[in-house]
Amino acid sequence: IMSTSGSQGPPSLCFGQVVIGPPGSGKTTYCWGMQEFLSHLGRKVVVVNMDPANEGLLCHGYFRLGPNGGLLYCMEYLEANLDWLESKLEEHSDCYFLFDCPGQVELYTHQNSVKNIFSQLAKWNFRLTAVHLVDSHYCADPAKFILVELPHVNVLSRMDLIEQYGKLAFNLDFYTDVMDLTYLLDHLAKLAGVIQDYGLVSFVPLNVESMTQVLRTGDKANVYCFGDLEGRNLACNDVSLVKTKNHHCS
Ligand SMILES: Nc1nc2c(ncn2[C@@H]2O[C@H](COP(=O)(O)OP(=O)(O)OP(=O)(O)O)[C@@H](O)[C@H]2O)c(=O)[nH]1
Ligand SMILES: [Mg+2]
Repeated sequence: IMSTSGSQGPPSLCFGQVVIGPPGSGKTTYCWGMQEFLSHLGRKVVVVNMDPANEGLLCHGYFRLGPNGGLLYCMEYLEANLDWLESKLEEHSDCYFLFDCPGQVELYTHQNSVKNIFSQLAKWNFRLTAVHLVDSHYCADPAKFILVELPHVNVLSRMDLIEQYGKLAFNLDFYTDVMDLTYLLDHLAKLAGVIQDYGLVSFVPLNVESMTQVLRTGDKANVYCFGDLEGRNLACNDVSLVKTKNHHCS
């Protein structure tokens, strides 16, 4: 059904979420919590484990790779076997998909396999929203983004390779001297518009009571349309949460 090349009639849309975020930010917990929540609403759900570490499947011992190398290898292997992935996903084509992804940042910055896998899913008519979890502790203490509380110097390393991937778009001092930001002033309004339109800096707080809001935001982003029954269940859910809150207050 999902394959554009399939012979089973016109391809239908599949909806879901790609759950990403740093290691330990709560992705797996979120997936199982969201699955339970959606099941109560009447939405059929499947959690797809994209993280080999979850099942102790990492092959680094066998191939003498480090844990991160093992993870990169697994993603490349999956990318090379997309037919297998397609057949597995097809078995659940009537479900809403929650992809529980690995947290290692290298997979998103240094390697294209994860990006390519999800691009292929889009071609198979998946309409997915990325749900990016960030530990709330970070927003109260920005210093937590930096692992050591010491004076800080940013260094561009491996400079001899800088033009290996093509000529730079600007001179090097464009990247090294970012102190004079006044030239950005003219563009700030436009920049603010882009950030606002794409929701890049807003966060939905996650707790048991906000699951509806997280879901609505995700559904809005990938234009998921729920049926009448689910809409009524969501409304009931809102009412029961209000009741629970009032109950706690009294
Ligand atoms: N207090 C609290 N703990 C949470 C919450 N969500 C997850 N945890 C805990 O945080 C730890 C990490 O959660 P996981 O769901 O395994 O995080 P993850 O992002 O899947 O981790 P990796 O797969 O290793 O990247 C576990 O001990 C969870 O029980 C939460 O909302 N509140
Ligand atoms: Mg996990």
